Amino acid sequence: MKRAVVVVGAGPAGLTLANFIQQSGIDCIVLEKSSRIHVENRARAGVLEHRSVAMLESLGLADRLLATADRHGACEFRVNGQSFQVSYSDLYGSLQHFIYPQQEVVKDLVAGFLANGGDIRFSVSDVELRNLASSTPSIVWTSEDGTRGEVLCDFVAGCDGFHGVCRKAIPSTELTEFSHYHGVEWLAILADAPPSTKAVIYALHTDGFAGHMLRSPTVSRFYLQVPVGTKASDWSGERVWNALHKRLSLQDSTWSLTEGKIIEKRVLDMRSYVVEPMSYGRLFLLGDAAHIITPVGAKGMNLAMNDAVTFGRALADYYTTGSDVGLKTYSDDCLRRVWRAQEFSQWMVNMIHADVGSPFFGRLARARLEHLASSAAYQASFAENYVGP
Ligand code: RFL
Repeated sequence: MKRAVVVVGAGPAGLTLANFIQQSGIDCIVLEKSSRIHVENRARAGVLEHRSVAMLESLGLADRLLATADRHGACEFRVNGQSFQVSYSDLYGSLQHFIYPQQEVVKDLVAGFLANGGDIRFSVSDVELRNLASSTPSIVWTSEDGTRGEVLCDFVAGCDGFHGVCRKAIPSTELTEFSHYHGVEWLAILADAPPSTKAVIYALHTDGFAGHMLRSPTVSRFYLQVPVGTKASDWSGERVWNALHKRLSLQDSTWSLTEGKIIEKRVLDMRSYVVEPMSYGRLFLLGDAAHIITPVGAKGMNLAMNDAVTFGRALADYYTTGSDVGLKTYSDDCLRRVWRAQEFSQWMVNMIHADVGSPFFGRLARARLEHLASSAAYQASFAENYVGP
């Protein structure tokens, strides 16, 4: 079998790329380790930037999203019972976030690709990348029924997430890794509970950070800063709700938190990671395979989709004009946005936690929040970074 492009991984990066190049007339095959049911039900992100939505619209894949997603243009900060809002949409070009769960994005992308005759192999294992430095790399894998498959290709798109095999196939001497552990840990909670807010809430409390993010009219995501080394099993449902009530509470307000059944609970690795360059020979890394970021600024899925479009355009250019300029600049083009997002994420991590590093940083966090609450210029800068240029 020979295909122009092999896409390893059917997450937001791989599926966006597969649809993009399919619509540009470039043939590809997608290899995915998990089952279709698993990838279409994996709840993670839920905030899409206007750029990601515009791109899905241009691919004709945004009908369900545009019909059902909530639009958000403001977020709220709570500091020990006091609150202030930043109306980032008013401050930055009326741009808004779209609240649409990642698994719904994945469902739309899978359906779109298959409807146009796309080839996705789910539940594959033992994926191996060979001859990446040559002009004809090959990929081998084991199918669900145990048979071995092999495909020759021009390019490999490594979209298999942080723990995948693609990045590891690159000799370590060819890469520089940048990794930063933020020194805090979050418990990520998904609950069958309608949102108790119309705007994302970031709450700084003496017990630690708490966040209330939106996902759908019936499901909400919450985050709780937990002591480093905590296990998710240490947090019973009762303990989670008690902490959320306490940290999100407001003085002199009738605001209340609606509880619900906890459907997922996990401790997040609050680590940022970037690898440079994002390519080696004919292998190009996309999304979490090349960089991970904390969920603070809701950037991860959007960066993954941006990589896909950047690589998709470079491939389209290569196959229509023969130019490899886009392929050569792919890594630098993506890394500029990745590092911008990492800088913003780090700025936010330091602002919404009282105890990152040392008491000195705790005071800086408080000064930063006070500045954000009171300065229109600082809010405009936040808005630019948050909702994206
Ligand atoms: P994914 O989504 O991890 O997809 C990788 C795919 O590759 C498959 N795979 C393999 N396939 C074949 N062979 C192998 N050897 C393979 N190894 C792995 C996997 O099964 C999977 O299907 O990476 P991608 O496409 O780069 O997308 C990245 C996003 O998923 C990620 O950045 C976001 O989910 C991050 N994130 C958030 N991003 C946002 O923009 N906004 C948010 O609000 C947000 N919240 C979150 C998040 C991530 C979270 N977790 C669990 C990491 C909240 C959470 C809790």
